[in-house]
Amino acid sequence: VEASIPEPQREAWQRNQITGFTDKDGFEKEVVRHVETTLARSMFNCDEIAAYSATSLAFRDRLVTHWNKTQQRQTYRDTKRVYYLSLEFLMGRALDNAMLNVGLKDIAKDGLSDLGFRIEDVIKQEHDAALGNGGLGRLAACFLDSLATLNFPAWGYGLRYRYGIFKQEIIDGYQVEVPDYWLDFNPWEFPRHDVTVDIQFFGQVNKKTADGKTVSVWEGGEIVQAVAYDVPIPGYDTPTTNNLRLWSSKASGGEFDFQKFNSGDYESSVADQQRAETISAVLYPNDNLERGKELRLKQQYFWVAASLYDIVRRFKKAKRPWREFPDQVAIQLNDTHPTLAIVELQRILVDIEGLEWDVAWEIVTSTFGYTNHTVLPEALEKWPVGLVQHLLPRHLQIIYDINLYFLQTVEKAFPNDRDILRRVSIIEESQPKMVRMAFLAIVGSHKVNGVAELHSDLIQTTIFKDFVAIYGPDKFTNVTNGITPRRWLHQANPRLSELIASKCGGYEFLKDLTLLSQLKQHVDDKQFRKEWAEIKYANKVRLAKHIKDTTGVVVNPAALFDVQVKRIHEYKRQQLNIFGVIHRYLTLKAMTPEERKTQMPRVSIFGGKAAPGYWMAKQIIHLINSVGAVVNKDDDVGDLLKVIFLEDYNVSKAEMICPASDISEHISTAGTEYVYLQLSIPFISTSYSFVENGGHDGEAVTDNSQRASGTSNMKFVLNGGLIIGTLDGANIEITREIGESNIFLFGNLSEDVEDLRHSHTYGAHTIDPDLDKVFDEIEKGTFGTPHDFSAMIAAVRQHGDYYLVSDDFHSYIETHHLVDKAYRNQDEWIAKCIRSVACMGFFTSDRCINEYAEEIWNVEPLVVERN
Ligand code: AMP
Ligand code: H2P
Repeated sequence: VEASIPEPQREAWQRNQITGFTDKDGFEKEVVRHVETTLARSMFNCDEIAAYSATSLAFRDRLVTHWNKTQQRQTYRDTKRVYYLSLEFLMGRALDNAMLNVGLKDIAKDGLSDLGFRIEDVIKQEHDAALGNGGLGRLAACFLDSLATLNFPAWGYGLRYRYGIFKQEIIDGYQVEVPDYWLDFNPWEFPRHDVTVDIQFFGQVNKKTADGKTVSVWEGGEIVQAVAYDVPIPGYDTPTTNNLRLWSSKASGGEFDFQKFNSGDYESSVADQQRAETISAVLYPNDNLERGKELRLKQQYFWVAASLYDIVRRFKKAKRPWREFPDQVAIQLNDTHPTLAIVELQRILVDIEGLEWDVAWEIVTSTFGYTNHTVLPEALEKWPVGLVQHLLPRHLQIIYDINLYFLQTVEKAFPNDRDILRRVSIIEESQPKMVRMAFLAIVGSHKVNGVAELHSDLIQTTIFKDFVAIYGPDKFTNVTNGITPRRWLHQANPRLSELIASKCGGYEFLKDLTLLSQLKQHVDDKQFRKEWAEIKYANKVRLAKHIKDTTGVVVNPAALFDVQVKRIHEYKRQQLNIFGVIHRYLTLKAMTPEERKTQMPRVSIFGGKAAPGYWMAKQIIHLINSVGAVVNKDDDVGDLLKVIFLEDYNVSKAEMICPASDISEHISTAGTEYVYLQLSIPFISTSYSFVENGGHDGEAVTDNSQRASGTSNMKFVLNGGLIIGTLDGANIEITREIGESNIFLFGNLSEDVEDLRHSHTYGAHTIDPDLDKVFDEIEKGTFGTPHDFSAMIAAVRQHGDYYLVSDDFHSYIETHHLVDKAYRNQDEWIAKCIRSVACMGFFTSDRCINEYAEEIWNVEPLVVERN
C-alpha cells in the first residue's frame, strides 16, 4: 500500500516539522506536557515514576525525530545495511544513556530540579531491559551503541520477551527466582501494529509443477503472527539513531478462533491465543547451555523468519536484481541461535523467488557472517533431526541438500579421507540424529570469527579444525571483544570521565579511546592522583551505601573492595573465591589481636545469577551467603573481612559496582575437556548429550580455554580497578596492553590443564593442604549444615576436581597476599590504575565494529546531517 503523501501536500508537512527541545525551558515544557496530557496527571500527583516517564517521553520524542531522519536518509541513499541478529540484547536502562548521547543531560538535570526532582532519583525509576543472560547479550548492546555512534546504517533484530532474565531474590541465603515483568510501562518502544509477519510452523511439503518447473510448497500447519516493536538506538554525539526491532508473538487472525468460539469452545480458542503468545514470552535463562527444547527452536525460527521477511521486503523496495543482495545486506549471526536464517533465506530465494539453487546459495553465503562465543561443548547447539522435521519440514530438506552439496565438495578435495565426511557433516549420525548448528553456520557464512585472540586460535585448531582445512584459513578471523566507553565510563563513572577529559583535551576520547594514552604523561602528577583516588573513594562510598541499604551490613569504604560479579558457573570459579575467603577468615581467626592489626581490611563482594536448573551454582550462592552470615557478625575480624552477596546483579548494578572496585576477579580455569562434565553438571539430560562422542568433531575437545573472552574485565580496568585473573580469554590481551606489572596473574596455564586433570586420581585425590583445612571447617558445621555443601567439596576431593580448584588454590592465595601488599602502597596502586586506563584504548567496541565493518561486512558509515 502506497501511503506516502503526494508532492503538493508535502509542503504542509515540511512547514510543520517537529524540532525537539534544545534548552531548559523547552525541556520543562515537554515534561509538563507529557505529565499533563500523555500521563493525565498534574503537579498534584506527579511522583518520581511519573517524572521518569515524562522525561523519557520528552527524550524519546527527540530521538524519534532523529530516528526518522536517519531512516529516511538511509532509504534515500540505499547504501548497504548491517543486520545484527541476536537472541539477546542486554540493554539495561535507556534514559541516562539517551540524555548523555544526545548531549542534553545537564539541561535535563536543571530542568528537573526546577520542577522539583533530583535527576539521580528519576533515572533510578527505570526498570532494566534485561533481555539477555550475560556477556553475549551485553556485547550485542555495546555493539548497537558503537554502530550508531560510528554512523553505520544498522538494525538489530531480536525477540521482545515479555519476561526478561528472572529477578533474583536471596531468601535465607538461597536464590529464589521471581518473574521479571518489565513491560508495565516501557516508554522506549514503539509498537508497530502495521508491521506484522505471518510465521508458519509444522505442516507438510508438497511438490508442485508449474510452467514445467517442479517446486516444493510448504503447506498446512499453524500460523503465528509476529508484531514489530521498535526501540530507537541513539549514537553518541551524532544525530544517527538506529533501530532495534524486537518481535512479539500473537495468534494470527484476530483475537481468537471465532469458529471455536461460536461452537462453544471458548476455552480452547483462548488456549490457542495463549500458545501463540508463549513463543515470545520468556528468555531462556541458561548461559552457556543448550537443552534442545521445542519452544526454544520455535523462538529461533519465529524471530529469524520475521527478521528475514523484513530485510527482504526492504531490499525489494529498490527493485534491484537479486545478485545485488549481498551488496546491500550484511547479516551477522550472534552465535548459532539465528543459524536458521541461512536456511530461511535459501528457502525464500529458491521456493518463493524461483532462483536456481546455486545462484541462491552464492547470495546466501555472501550475506552471512557467524560469530562463535564459546568452545564449551555443552553450549554448542544441536537439534534432533526429528524435531526439526516436525516443526520445519521444508527447512530440514534444505539442510539435507546444503549438507549433500557441501559433502560432495569435501569428498572431491579429500578423496581418500572417508572419516572427514563423518566429522564435518552437518548431520551427526548419532542416536537420535542431530543437526549441528555451528557447522551449518560455518558452511552458510563467508566469515567466521572468535571473540579473543586465544579463543579464535583455539576454534581453528580444535572444534573447527577440519573446516580450516576445507575452506582455508582466510574464512576464519578474530575480532577481540570490546565495550562501549559511553555507558561503561562516561555514564557509570561521570566524575572519572570528567577528570580524564581534563587531561585528554576534552571528551573526544569517548569517540577515540586511544586518546586515553595521554594519561601516561600525568601519572606522576600528585594532584591528579589525589583526585583520582578521591573519585574511587566516593564510588566506594556509594556502593557501601547500597550494601547497607540492601543487606544491612556496614562496610568500611577504606577497605580493599574485592569484586566478582558475573553469572554463577563452575568454570567461572566463584567456588575458588569463596574457599579463598574462608581461608582468609581462618587465618585471621588464628591471629592474635596484635597480629590482626597489621592486616589489610577487605570486603569480598559477590553478585550474579545461577541458571534456575543449575543446582551446583545455586549451592555456591548458598555457601557465599552462609559464610557472610558467620563472618559479618564475628567481632574478632570486624572490619578486616566482610562477605557480601549483592542480590539481582544486572546492568544497572554493574554500572554502580564497576567504578567502586579495587580488585576484581576473572579467574576461570584456563582449559577444559568434556569427559567429566556429566558429573559436575548433573542436570544435563543424557538423551541430549554431547558426552557420547565428545565435541562437535567427534573427538575429545582438548586444551580449550573455557572463557572465550570475558568483557567485564575490560569494564573494571577502564574504571580504574586492577584485576586478578588467569591467563584466559581477553585477560591475555589486557595483559599485553597494560603490562604484566599492572595485573595479578595466577594459576596453571591452559597447556598444562589436560595433564593435571589426568593426574587427578578418582576417589582419593590429594589436595592442597590449605584447601583441605577449608573443607574440614565447612564439614565441622561452621557455616551451617555441612551436608548442604558436601557436593561442592566432593567435586574437588572425590570427583577429579575438573575445574582445578585445588591445583590453583595455593597460587591464588599467594597472589591475594601480593594484592594486599600492593594495596598498602596507595600511591603506587593509583599509579598502576592510571597506567592501565591509559592503555585501554584497544578495548572499545568502536574498534570491534570498525573491524567487523572492514573485514566481514564491507559497509561504510553514512553521516546524517544535523538539524
Ligand atoms: P522500512 O525500511 O520500510 O522498514 O522503513 C523504515 C523507515 O525508513 C521508515 O519508518 C521511514 O522513516 C523510512 N522510509 C521508508 N520508506 C521511505 C521513503 N520512500 N523515503 C524516505 N524514507 C523512507
Ligand atoms: C560469552 C562468553 C564470554 C564472551 C561473551 C561475548 C558466551 O558470554 O562466555 O567469554 O566474552 O560471550 O563474546 P557469557 O558466557 O557471559 O554469556
